[in-house]
Amino acid sequence: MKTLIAPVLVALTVAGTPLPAAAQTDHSAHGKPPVTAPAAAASPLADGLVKKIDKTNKKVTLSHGPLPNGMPAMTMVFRVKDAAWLDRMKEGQAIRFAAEDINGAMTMVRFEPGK
Ligand SMILES: [Cu+2]
Repeated sequence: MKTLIAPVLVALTVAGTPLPAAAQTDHSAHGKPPVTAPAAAASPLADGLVKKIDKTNKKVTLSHGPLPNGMPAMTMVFRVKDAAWLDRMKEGQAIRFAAEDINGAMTMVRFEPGK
């Protein structure tokens, strides 16, 4: 059976059948689902409570809830990707944030003031 497939394909191609068109349709139908599925899996936001702001070192101490990376709730220091965020938070304020390990340091990469 298998040996028959190649000769048949060659025959179709040579005969000038609309192979390119067929291939294109195949592509677009095939391309749609994967495009939407694994889109930039934006890290979900976690809850945090600002304990201490350290503008000099661009760091903030947060009491945070469980993180998507598996870290349990705790109080710890985060670097901040954008130092301007430190001006938009206050000690004692609830925030929403996402953090990533960047060069071995947990770094806040997204920040939204909580309500
Ligand atoms: Cu932690």
